[in-house]
Amino acid sequence: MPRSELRARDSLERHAGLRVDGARLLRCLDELAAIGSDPAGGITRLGLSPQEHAARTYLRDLCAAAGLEAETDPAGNLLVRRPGTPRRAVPVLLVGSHVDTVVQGGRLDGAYGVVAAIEVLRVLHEHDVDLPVEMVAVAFANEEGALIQTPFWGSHALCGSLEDGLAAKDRAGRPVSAYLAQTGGDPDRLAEAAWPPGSVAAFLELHIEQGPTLERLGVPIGVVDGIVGRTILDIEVVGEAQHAGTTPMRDRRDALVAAAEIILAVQRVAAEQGVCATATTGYVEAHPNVTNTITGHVRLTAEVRDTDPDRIARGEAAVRAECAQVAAASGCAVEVEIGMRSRPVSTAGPLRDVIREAAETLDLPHLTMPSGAGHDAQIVARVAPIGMIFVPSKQGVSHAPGEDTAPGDLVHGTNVLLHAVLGAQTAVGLHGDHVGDV
Ligand code: HGY
Ligand code: MN
Ligand code: MN
Repeated sequence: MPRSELRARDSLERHAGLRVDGARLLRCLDELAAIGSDPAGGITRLGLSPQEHAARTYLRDLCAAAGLEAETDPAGNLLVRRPGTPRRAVPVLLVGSHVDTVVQGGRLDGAYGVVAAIEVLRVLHEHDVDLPVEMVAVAFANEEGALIQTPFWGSHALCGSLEDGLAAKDRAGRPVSAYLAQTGGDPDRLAEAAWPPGSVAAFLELHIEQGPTLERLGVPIGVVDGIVGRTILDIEVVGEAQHAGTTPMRDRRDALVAAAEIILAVQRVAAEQGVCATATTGYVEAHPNVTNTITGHVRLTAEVRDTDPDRIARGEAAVRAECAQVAAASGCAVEVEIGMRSRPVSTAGPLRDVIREAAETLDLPHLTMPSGAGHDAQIVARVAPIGMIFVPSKQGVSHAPGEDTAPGDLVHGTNVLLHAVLGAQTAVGLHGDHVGDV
């Protein structure tokens, strides 16, 4: 057995009794939740906004005080290492998630996985645990794409799959470079955020389930086997703004009525026709949006999801066909562009086994299940094997102020992550060769 494998097994046995500091984890989650809290409810800490930057700054200071080395890369990703982790070295075990939220989102989506990763790194540092495959914690920037319309921005940047990154902008057309410069990133060095191929030995992400299954079955740990893919369609409906009182009904090209037809058709594609798992219209912007003017212009998004790429493609085709029919019937012009495509992915079998063994080490029941939400892990899956751990969400609520998880479940999940990091040491291949700067 290779020496590194012996070191890994020895480390796993010696640290079977290791546990995270649950009170410290929960305290950090509470402090982080205060950053970006929205007076209207929930948390609005949009990707690449000053609020996300404040969250990263809080975490960076927390890590520095704990004796860890934290830095922000040119894409805005926060990377945290134990002192002495070689930068030009063998591949690392990347562990983390994101700290940005949707508008009025919850306190745990993404943030939990980042705070837990930092807690795990602190425990490894405090106990001077020897890891043949060193761990690096990461908070990926702008996973949601709620402000800058490029979901998975940070994970794409780190994996080198960000296409035309500087073309990204907010809905008002303000370019990402303006936001990056203000939030610790560097638009002029964006390409340097990409790690050399082979730099990531494996990626682990701990996340709330954001659905009802684990709570309903009374199981504390989910072992994710697959993550849905998603296609976002940006739809533009152009009619004719006219006076609401003097324009005869038969002479109208009402863009809002046409958009309403599209919204209902999108819902039918999944709910009635079963073409794909889900189809949702989440964003609608009507112009001029006043009571006594017929709407001339509407921008809206439709997103379709499934674990099967063919069903996602069929969902996209069905939405396009519905848009064409509404255009013909309403006399409005309907343009459809693709805002984003993410592929469905499977997690790595050896890492699923590592997570199951970690749960069993801690006497925690576990359930293998898919993820209906998208995650940075599905982007990192392009360059490395991935593993995902879920904890229950209360009433399955997420992307809303009521998002919550029992404190005990949060601590359990973090202990499973700690032991998955230890167990992964024997699951991931040690490449040993130099991979350049990371
Ligand atoms: O939309 C999603 O599935 C994730 O929360 N970004
Ligand atoms: Mn989310
Ligand atoms: Mn998330």
